[in-house]
Amino acid sequence: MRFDILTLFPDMFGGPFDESIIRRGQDKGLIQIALHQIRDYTVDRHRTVDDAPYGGGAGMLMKPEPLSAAIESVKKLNTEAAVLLTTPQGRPLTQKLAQELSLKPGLIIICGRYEGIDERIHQHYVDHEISIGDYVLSGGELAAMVLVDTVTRLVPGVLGSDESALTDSFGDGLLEYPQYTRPPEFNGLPVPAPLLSGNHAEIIRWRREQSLKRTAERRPDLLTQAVLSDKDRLFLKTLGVSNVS
Ligand code: 6GU
Repeated sequence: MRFDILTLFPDMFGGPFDESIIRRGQDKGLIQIALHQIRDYTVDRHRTVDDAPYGGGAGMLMKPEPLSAAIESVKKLNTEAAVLLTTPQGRPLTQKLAQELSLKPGLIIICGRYEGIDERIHQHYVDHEISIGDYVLSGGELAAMVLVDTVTRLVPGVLGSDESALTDSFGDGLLEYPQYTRPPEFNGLPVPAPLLSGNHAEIIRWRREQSLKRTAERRPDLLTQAVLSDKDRLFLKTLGVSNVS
């Protein structure tokens, strides 16, 4: 998967992209990331990337011409890529959307800044507008990093077998069960008995029930979409939960 990122702040990406799983994905040749400074596509002496909105109002917009030139240029490097724009007006990023995006031949990500970008860029170039949550960021760069991280984890071969994305929260639409390591008692709190039982079937059942219980308590909205068995529904019923898939 090739990512091309169009931004006014390429230096923001150094830390996150140079460590851990994203670093390893690049080192293994499974993902490529290229950062592009939008300002490099200006043609005026002041390298102007923003301008005031027609109709007035606070803040500045990103001008269309540098963005257009940047997108046209980057499309030649990532020919089949989908074009994404990070914006609080976008479709909420979910694991399902990340899975869809991980199947694209490549991704071009435009990081919105200022109060937004000229609408004609959306119309002409953007395939998907994506938001990472209902809160305001100073710009789309952090959102782009989140996007690259979550998609990279889904590219085959990036995660080792013991990090499999399948058991992560949201893989089956449920939150993860609680985990424990040694010692068997810490600050007076014991490790739950089923985990020490050595009984594999009992461990599997306990974990499933904990996932269901946590999801019911913390994110009941997820239960209407989760992949549930009859046994899961019976267990949820003992918790007094019936509004499920
Ligand atoms: Cl993608 N951009 C900005 N500026 N703020 C956000 C966002 C994106 N997603 C949530 N808040």
